[in-house]
Amino acid sequence: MNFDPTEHPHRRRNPLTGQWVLVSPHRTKRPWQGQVERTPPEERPRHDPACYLCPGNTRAGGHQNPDYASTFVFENDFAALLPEGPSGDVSRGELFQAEAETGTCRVICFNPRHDLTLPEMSPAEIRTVVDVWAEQVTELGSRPDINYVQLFENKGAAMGASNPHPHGQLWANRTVPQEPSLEDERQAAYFARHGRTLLQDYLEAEIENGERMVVQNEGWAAVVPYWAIWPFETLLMPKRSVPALPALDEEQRDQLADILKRLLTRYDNLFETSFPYSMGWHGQPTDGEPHPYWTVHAHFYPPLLRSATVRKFMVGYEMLANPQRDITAEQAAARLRDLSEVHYRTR
Ligand code: H2U
Ligand code: ZN
Repeated sequence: MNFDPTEHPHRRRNPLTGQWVLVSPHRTKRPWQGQVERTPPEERPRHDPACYLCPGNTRAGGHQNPDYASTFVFENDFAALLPEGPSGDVSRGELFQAEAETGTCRVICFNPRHDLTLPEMSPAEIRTVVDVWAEQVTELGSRPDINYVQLFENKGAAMGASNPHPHGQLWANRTVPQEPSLEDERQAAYFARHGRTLLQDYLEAEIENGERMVVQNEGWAAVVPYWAIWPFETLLMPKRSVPALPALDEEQRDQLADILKRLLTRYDNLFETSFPYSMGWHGQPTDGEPHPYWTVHAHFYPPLLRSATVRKFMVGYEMLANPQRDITAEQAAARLRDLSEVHYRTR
């Protein structure tokens, strides 16, 4: 029988991590009577006196936010990592391995306006976020005790965000965490074999094929990756490969602001809701070594599956065996590609 990826169960492999996803396209007509997520209220004030991220307000521990006008970065008052302390191996035998860890956690407010989200900000405002991301990687990455800076955003209550004010976080530490470390190994091996970066070759193939393309401009492209786990997961890559955000030139930064607005507007338009996700940047480790095999990229992992209220659960087989999806990456990309780039709230 001829293999048809729109009919036959199969598995696909993520070349960045080596992990597999089971794809079950024949299952998309299954009836659903599961949990319905609540849609958070959409109307918010421009300034919320009770918000710990709004300008001028007081945070935990009595710290007062300045009257900031664009972005604002502060040390997380409940940091998961501490800058001082022991480091290195503290194992107690083969079965009790441990390493002491140090680092810094910061919160990054994207905009003073409490009622905005990234896609509702102007390209110029989004550009200020791009610049602050890059500055943070430069500043923290230059420290000898910090070898990886993980930038991320949890958006929406469905992804555990504690506050709707537009913001992200960074956690920066001595060791390279698991996901970027896997990507580091596999990108290095690919570069050694082919003399090109893995994502350079992947993006070229995706541009040529087009099936999984969601949106592109001169400098960037977002695809639903071949190996996507989440229903509407995307991977955002630069067309000219650079290893980390600080290496982006002016043009690439403007183009990044443009594509972020367009991608995230499509996301919001999909179910006419402020689309929840966890996103984050992966770039080269900041250990001072050159990493020519790295291509900086962002992953967007949104949980929604069928509507503003029906999410995918990573349970059962996903927890115990490996991730699985029903709607194919190609079907998801086609849906995102067909959407308008005019935000539904401004129509
Ligand atoms: P999330 O919405 O992604 O949880 O990010 C908010 C962060 O803000 C969270 O990590 C921090 C929390 O620790 N925070 C402060 O640093 N100060 C506060 O007054 C409240 C929350
Ligand atoms: Zn606020």
